[in-house]
Amino acid sequence: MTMKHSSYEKDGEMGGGGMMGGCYTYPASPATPGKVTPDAFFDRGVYMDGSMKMDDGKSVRIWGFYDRAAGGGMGSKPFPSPAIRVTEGQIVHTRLVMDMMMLHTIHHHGIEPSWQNDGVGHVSWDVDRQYTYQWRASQAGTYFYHCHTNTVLHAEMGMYGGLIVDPRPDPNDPPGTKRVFAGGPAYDLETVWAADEIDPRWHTLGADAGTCGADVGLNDLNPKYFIITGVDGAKSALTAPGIAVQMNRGQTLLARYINAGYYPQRIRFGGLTATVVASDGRPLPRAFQAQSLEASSAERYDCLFTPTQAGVFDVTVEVLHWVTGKVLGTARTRVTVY
Ligand SMILES: [Cu+2]
Repeated sequence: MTMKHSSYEKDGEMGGGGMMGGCYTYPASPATPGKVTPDAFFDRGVYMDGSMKMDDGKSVRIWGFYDRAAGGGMGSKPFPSPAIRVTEGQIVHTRLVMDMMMLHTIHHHGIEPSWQNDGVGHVSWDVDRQYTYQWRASQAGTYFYHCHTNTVLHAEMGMYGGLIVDPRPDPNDPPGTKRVFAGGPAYDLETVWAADEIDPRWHTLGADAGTCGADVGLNDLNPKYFIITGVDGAKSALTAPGIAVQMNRGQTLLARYINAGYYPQRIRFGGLTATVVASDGRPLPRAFQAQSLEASSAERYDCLFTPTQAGVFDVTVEVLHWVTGKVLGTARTRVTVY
């Protein structure tokens, strides 16, 4: 079956060729319904010619979002895409602008906006020029955003970034106090561990691969690389600034762990004990302690560490086959406590 959905197409906006195409794609660039003045604004473009260099010297092609307001613009090709960080209660606009003919969306995963603003192409539209997503950051926590056009492929290609909602500052706290959620625990340092697996074959495919009936093997993921927050977990993530952590005894680290891949994962904290306080953007009814955690695709856990001993702690993420549970590969980073 092939299907070309056209009810959202507007006269005069189609054509131009280029990246446009695909059978399960739904081009449109409507106005945002009920648009109001936002409290926070993010401006995202798309690049499709990025690359990530692996520890073995090879590179894979990466697609992603870039911040149109930042220096470097499209040439910056950041991976993961730049984080969206807002405060609980804010109304947020995320504008997606394509300078060339492309089809992508932004889905703010875990946020629950109206269907027009959910960025799921097949239930609303794929943005062909420009759309402003309007949403409210209703609950502090760890989320992420990703493209939801030909989703299986576009998310694998790297079209994702962190989405963090901070609680409103508590007027009773000393200035600068950071909390995971309102009334929740405080932390001193923070890192994001977005663990993902990469099958280089997928990274040779075109934007609409598999949408017109051809079998391009998107049911067959054979990962060769295992990465943490855009850095190869074979070696580089052990020392990568912002991923590997250096801290002092008595400090509290918040690690926002995201399973950004498709297979289940097991994260081991290398001898550190995590106090797990929230998951999927919600406080847990009861925090628990763990030396390791398992997470399925898109799950997030907010883990606090307050080490009392100096030492070097290697954090490993094992990527597990979804049927057999076999370890397909491991990514590593490190917490060094002084
Ligand atoms: Cu996309």
